[in-house]
Amino acid sequence: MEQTWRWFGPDDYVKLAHIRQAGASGVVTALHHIPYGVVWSVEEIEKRKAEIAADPSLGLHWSVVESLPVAEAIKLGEGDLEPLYENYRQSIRNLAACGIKTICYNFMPVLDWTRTDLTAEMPGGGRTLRFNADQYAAFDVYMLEREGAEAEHDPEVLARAKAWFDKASEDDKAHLLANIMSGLPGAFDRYDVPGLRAILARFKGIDRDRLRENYVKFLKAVVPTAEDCGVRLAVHPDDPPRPLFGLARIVSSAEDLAFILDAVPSPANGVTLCAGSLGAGKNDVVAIADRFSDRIHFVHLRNVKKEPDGSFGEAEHLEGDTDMVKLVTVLLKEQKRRRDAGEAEWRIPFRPDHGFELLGDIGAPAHPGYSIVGRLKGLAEIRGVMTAVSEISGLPV
Ligand code: DNO
Repeated sequence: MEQTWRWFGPDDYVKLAHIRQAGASGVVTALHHIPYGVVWSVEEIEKRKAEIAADPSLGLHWSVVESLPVAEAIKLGEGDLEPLYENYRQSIRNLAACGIKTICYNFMPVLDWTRTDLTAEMPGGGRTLRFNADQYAAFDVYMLEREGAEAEHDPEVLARAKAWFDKASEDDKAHLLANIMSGLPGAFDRYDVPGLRAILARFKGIDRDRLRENYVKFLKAVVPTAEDCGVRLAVHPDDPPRPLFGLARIVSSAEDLAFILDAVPSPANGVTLCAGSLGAGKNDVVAIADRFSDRIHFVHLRNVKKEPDGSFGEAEHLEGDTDMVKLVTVLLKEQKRRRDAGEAEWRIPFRPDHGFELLGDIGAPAHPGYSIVGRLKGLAEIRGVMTAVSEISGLPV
């Protein structure tokens, strides 16, 4: 598998040299400064490519786009969407013209990945990301005051949420809001509570079926272009894979993935297998990887430990609820299948997804989850698994 690393661009605290030191060769990045819905021009794409390749001794290249964002209007199915579809298609064509052929995106309305705690302490002082069911409920019911929210939370969770809220200072509440909003790195739309209420109101009628309809329309509008240009689109699963704040989420389970992949049955319509996102729900991640293996174009490897009340914490890459050795084995088998079938680009790009804050990471201004040492540790561990599985089984790395 190709070892890649997410980089948020020249302003990222993590530098390209660090990626080389971690041992990755592929860069995963996006043009975060371009507003959602606007075309990524060839000039802007080439500029980023040149930044990545500026120091040839690093041996880096732009491997995967993460993400080419889908405008909210498309998810809402609002107005004349043809210009937005065309802009997306043009960005696909421009990326392909620049030789970038794997594009990750998501179809989560309003919020991308969501956590309540970005600095949960681990023994020894490392820090990780957590989703606490009670703080999520406190935000939903007592801060957002979302109509009908109470009924959607377990009574015990709700009681703890109330206790948290009653004790919380204004700072605690502001901190929780900031944590919940942190899943939108470089995004243009950050919401405060009134802003979030307003956008949630716009999504009111968009239930699961409507969102699926809007998604299929989008796929039908863009997948043929991707296919023509040799581009692989790879939808990222919902994180966590459950509805949030009354918003439907439709990329959460094996059933959802089957629906999406069958709706437009083209190899260009594929998946980012995010082990941590799928693993935070009632999913068997290894079985999902096996079932949809030929449509997996990009992989995020990380692990979570789930708790009975719906909370979860991000775990060491090889610990947590998903068996990483089994998962890597499934992926290496798929690579072999591709190689044997004569596919030129048979190596699947993967990146260590998130990492703890460890050692010099602590307090450094990296994007939440995108530390240096923590990710380096995750990548090194996964590289070890890959190498060992390959040695033992004869599958190509
Ligand atoms: C979180 C990431 C996601 C991902 C997008 C892809 O760390 O995995 O934010 O980049 O959902 O569109």
